[in-house]
Amino acid sequence: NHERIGCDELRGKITSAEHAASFIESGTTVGMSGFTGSGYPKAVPLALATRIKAEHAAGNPFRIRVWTGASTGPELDGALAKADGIEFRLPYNSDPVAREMINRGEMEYFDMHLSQVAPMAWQGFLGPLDTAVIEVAGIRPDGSLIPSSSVGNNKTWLDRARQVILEVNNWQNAALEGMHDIYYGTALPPHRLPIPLVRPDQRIGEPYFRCDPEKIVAIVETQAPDRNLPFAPPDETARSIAGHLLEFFRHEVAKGRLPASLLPIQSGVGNIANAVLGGLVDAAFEDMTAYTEVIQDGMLDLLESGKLRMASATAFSLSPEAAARLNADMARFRDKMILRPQEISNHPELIRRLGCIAMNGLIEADIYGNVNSTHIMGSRIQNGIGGSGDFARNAYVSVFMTPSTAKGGKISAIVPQASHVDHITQDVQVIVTEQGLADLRGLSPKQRAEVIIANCAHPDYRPALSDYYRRAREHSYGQQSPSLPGEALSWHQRFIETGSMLA
Ligand code: 0RQ
Repeated sequence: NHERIGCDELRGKITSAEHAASFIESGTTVGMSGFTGSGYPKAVPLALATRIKAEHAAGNPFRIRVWTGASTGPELDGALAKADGIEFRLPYNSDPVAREMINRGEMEYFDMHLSQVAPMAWQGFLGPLDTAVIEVAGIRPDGSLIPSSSVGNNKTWLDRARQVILEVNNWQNAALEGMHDIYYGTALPPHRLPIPLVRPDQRIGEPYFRCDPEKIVAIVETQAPDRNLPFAPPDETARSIAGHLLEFFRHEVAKGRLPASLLPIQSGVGNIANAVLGGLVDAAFEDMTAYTEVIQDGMLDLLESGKLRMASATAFSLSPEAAARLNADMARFRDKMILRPQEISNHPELIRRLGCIAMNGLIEADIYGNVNSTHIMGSRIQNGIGGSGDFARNAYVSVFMTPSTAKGGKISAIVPQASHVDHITQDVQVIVTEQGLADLRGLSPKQRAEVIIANCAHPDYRPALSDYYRRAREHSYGQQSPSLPGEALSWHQRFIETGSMLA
């Protein structure tokens, strides 16, 4: 009975996913909703993948350019990648099928800073947008749209696209209505104005998307769950990392450099970040807030514990169990959460003004504190930079955390030189591993190297790092950031050749 579609005029556009997908042409650019495993369209991309496979079987080329909010789910990135239907994709991806295609060189990919996607689309830097495919939780009588479990770049895709396809997902909780804050005040230079947000709990926009009904070519109804991956329960390593970081926060509060309720926290993706949030549940900080990108399981626990007063984000990123918990109790959580466009959740101006505490994962850091978040052995993409750069550069304090080794000890997360750099040392103030914490604030490169090797490196790799650093001090071309270029990446080369960085 199309309960969620309140606008009579638009009901005539209800159709099948197959018919909706027929509006998308090969070679065009499609802006999809979706941020982590939430709020992405679940029927049209699958139907499009089927169509692409049929075209390929008939010998016809068919590939599209895909823009999203961040990662999505297997019904979108996975299905389209499997059909070899994506020619180019941006930004953040974590889908394993798409990752393999990218690493085989069969798909072009650019992992932009998440805050920059919408402005650059408006600036015209990314080319025209042909179609928007957006999941919503409902359509109101006046034609405005109730956003789904993620906001991402949807506002921009709806505004910029030539034609719009909507998926109305009846699975999404009806109580999502009213939680969102869609800001329509952004403009292009020279007309840009300050964004009037001074507190994480502030609303500056409206709860709905505007959408020109003339542009809507198809509406598809679905009843399909979001698909987020479960988190690993925190192991000993994750608990140690969380412990060192909480000790650091206590120390900063004691020194008067952080208030007792801390400052708005940002927590990245991944198991370690989630474990740190778990640690905060048992810590003594009260009345905390979060100004972050995603609300993951640990964030929900923190809200439930009462320690976290509210969370502002652009998406949910919950395990199936946590999503069920939230949906069963949405009325209670609803008023404590605001979902915003990613342009706002990750806005450098707002992150700097609010003074966020940024906590992100890393792949490897070098002894000078340059951080690689994205590329394994300098060339294989893991996920992407995501929002880590938006937060790291503009945070009050920027923390990166990681186990000190990867792949069962065969890889050191602390290396002589990072094989790829996402975050330069100026954007990295604290590095934490299970071994300890390196507070790099105010230190020179050589001072940083000594603290990172002593506090963060695994004992299996510490002697080799110290030895490299000592010889670099003796033989380096310069003494600001001593290095031996012929040797600096030899650990990575050894891993590629032997399967281990250990000599
Ligand atoms: O691979 O799954 O094949 O075993 O990387 O590593 O240790 O489980 O850590 O889940 O916290 O992810 C940087 C990837 C860390 C993540 C990264 C391998 C490791 C494993 C995952 P397997 P862990 P986490 C803003 C924040 C960029 C985006 C970001 C990330 C897998 O945090 O993508 O920060 N960050 N966004 O084995 C080889 C190394 C490795 C390594 C880890 N040195 N060499 N493999 N791995 N270190 C929020 C958003 O943008 C949404």
